[in-house]
Amino acid sequence: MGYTLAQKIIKSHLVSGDMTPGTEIGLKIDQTLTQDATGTMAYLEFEAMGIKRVKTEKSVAYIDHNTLQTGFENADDHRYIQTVAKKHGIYFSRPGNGICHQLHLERFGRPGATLIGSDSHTPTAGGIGMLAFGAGGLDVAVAMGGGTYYIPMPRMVKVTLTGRLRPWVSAKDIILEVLRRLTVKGGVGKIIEYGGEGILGLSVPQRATITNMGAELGATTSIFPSDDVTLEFLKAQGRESDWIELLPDGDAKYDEVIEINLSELEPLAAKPHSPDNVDTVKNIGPIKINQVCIGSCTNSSLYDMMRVASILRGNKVHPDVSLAIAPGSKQVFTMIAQNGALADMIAAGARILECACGPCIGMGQSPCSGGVSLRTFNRNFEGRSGTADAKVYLVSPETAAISAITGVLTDPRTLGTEPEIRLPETFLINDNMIEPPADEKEADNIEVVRGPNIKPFPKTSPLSDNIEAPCLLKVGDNITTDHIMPAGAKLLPYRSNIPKLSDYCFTRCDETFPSRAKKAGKGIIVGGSNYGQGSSREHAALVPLYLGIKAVVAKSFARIHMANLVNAGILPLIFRNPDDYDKIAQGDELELNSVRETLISGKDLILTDKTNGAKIPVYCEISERQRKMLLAGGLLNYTREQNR
Ligand code: MIC
Ligand code: SF4
Repeated sequence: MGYTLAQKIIKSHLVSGDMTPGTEIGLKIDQTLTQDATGTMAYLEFEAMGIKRVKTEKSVAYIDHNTLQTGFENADDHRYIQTVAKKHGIYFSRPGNGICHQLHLERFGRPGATLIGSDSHTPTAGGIGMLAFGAGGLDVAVAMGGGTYYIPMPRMVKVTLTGRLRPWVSAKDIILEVLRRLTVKGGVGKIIEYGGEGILGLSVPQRATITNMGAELGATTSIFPSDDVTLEFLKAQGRESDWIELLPDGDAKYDEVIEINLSELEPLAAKPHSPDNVDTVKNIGPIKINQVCIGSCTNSSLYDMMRVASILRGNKVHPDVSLAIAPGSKQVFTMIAQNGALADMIAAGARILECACGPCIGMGQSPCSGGVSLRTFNRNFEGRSGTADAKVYLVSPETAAISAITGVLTDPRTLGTEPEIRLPETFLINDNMIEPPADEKEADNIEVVRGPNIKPFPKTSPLSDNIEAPCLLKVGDNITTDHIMPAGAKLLPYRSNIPKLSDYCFTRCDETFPSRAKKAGKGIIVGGSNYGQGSSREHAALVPLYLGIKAVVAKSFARIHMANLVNAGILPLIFRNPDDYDKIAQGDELELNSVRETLISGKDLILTDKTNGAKIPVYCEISERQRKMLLAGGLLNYTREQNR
């Protein structure tokens, strides 16, 4: 039997396991990336491991999230990352160089290799046929040290694209259609492979828009074949030698096949407050808008910017609309500056932002109260924009640009004939914002500079045999890590200061949570299905750990967050009968007995609700390795035990 594309890369990187779906596999990791909001933690963890130099083929530290410097904190973190990278063999991408995923695609990713990154949109690199995963910072630290990366072996889904996109319909509309069909839970435990003749008409940046938002499906990763289109892209980046052809075998077997006829697609939008709440732009109708934001790791390529500029050329941004544009990288920014597209944007009235995540992570440009914002980004979770009652719609760059002119949500097909955008055969290459690491001899003399905002991370202790704690919070389905540990301009500066962050934990769900948690000193969280979807931020586990959370009991978990809970030594427990969720009320006193013994035996644990007497069977869906890790009190303790 033949192999799928992903199975081929997994097979060539397999360190442990036998590729049976659902069982744990260990993978050798070729490359890693970090960004600054998760990077400080990842490098503190790497330092704690005591390894001198990274053992990967390439590791890159990007600065793109925390670029609003309203105090010393972010700049201090940048300096810490810069010095720690230089010392330990890591390439450093300076602030201003661009967004990690866009840059990694342009300058470092290569087909057939494995990549993990401390950011959930790392699968963007699947656009060039790379097997790329989002992971917690600790997992990235371990991989930098040459350690194996473990995941449950995913099932394989094939999305066959037929036909060709009609004018004004774009790659964003393809992934929004996939989200409409599969939902934010539809990709959990799966790798999504794209194929069919429809992919031939999609350039690498268009493919990357699609693999990027595979994260919103909850998918383990998404990937496109490496073909002539990939070769053309790598050639344009002066990296032809990184190309290999990589296709699935003709007789590869998929667990699920989905077909999308591109010729039938029309412009789509994800309505507030979830990326899968998708409808056609036509159906939603001409709602009045206050803001348009174009950019993010989903839609900030040269092609996207050229399309936007061609729509804005000779027009004026509507007086009631604020249009912000952030190109994805210095390469894109320079090229639109040179070819005149930037001048068209400025002339139309756009507010040009530096190439960084910016408004996507609430770093500035929060909409007005109750405002409607159209964004080419990938997440529209409630409050993420920084304005609690804003309504964010996710749309293509084309829909965003035309709507910025009309002042209402507008179908770009009303624009008439589509202009042809020709991309140059070679891109402008200037890597002077990427600093290579010091060589081994020089490294010893480099001092790592730590600012006063960097606080040690919380300590864990081995798992207790009896856990008695109140249900401190009960939440519903699809709770995101943005609910658990919000980001934005006010909080991102404290990503290396867990005690400070703890004052904001879960405040999007319940303002009183931090003070109640601090008073109780311990607690258990009860959640619905897909608990912890969204970002890879391990702070959503480390901060609850700091607040004394011993376990989270949920109907199901998102993959990266569950791995982060285990790494932090917090029990991720799943209801054996999902209806038992209704038996627990917030405030109930809960108890788990003989935890260690039962976990070792693999039997269900019994959660007793002492307030109403209910006995609720719960279990952990973890590997043998993770079981040991939980018993030891998390990954750091486990690694220390192993090295003893
Ligand atoms: C996000 O889009 O939510 C982020 C910010 O990029 C996160 C990482 C983080 O929380 O730092 C992600 O997607 O993993
Ligand atoms: Fe940055 Fe937004 Fe992409 Fe996250 S989703 S990496 S915040 S641009």
